[in-house]
Amino acid sequence: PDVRPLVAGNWKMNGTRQSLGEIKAMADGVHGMLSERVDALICPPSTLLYVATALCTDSPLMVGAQDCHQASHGAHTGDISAEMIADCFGTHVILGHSERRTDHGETDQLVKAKAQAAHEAGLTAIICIGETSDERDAYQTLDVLMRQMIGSIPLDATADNTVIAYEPLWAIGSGLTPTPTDVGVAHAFMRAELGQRFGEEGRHMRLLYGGSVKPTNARDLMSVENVDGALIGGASLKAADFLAIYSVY
Ligand code: G2H
Repeated sequence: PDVRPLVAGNWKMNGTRQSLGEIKAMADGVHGMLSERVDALICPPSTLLYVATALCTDSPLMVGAQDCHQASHGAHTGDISAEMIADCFGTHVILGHSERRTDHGETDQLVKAKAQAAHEAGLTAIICIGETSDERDAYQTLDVLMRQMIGSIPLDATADNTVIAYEPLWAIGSGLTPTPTDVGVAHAFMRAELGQRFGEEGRHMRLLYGGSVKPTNARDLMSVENVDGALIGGASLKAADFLAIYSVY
């Protein structure tokens, strides 16, 4: 299908006010390349969200958050809502990243509720799924992806409000990546499943690959069929690396 790719950076718990120069350089770089063919997004920690969106007003670079609460407001100390992200001019929110699932015990059911909250606030949810190395060794990858897709993607998902990121847990921050063939198998499976469940909308949902994407391997990974972009952790911290990956398109 004809799907416009998305190159997205996830800063995780990295970045201070001193790092805003990198976001400015990304905004300028993306603006300068002005690609009609690909979208770009950076997700800094929420402390930098509002300033980051202000730095990006003249650039097509979009800004998103890394998590939100499932409620729109209320007594939830330490959390931020999807509405607050939208209020800071954020457009996207990463949900169900494996680090959230592991560090905070997030379940598929919770991720689904968060995605619904994101949609209600007008945000695009980037829902992360992926298998552990044990599951992979037991040939359970596709079963896990199926379970997580059914469990974490809400019924109101459309090609506009939902992006799926395939991030094999063993590839995250490890420098290891699946072979292009393995990525192709997982993404073809996801595409078919989403088409089955959401029809045309599902066939046009963006499917990102994430896990140790770098300038040196981006071209190979991004050219795999049904891979519609990347979710980049470590290599998104520096504007030069991020832009190098962006310029693959
Ligand atoms: C996976 C990825 C971005 P990294 O978590 O979400 O991180 O590129 O550092 O493996």
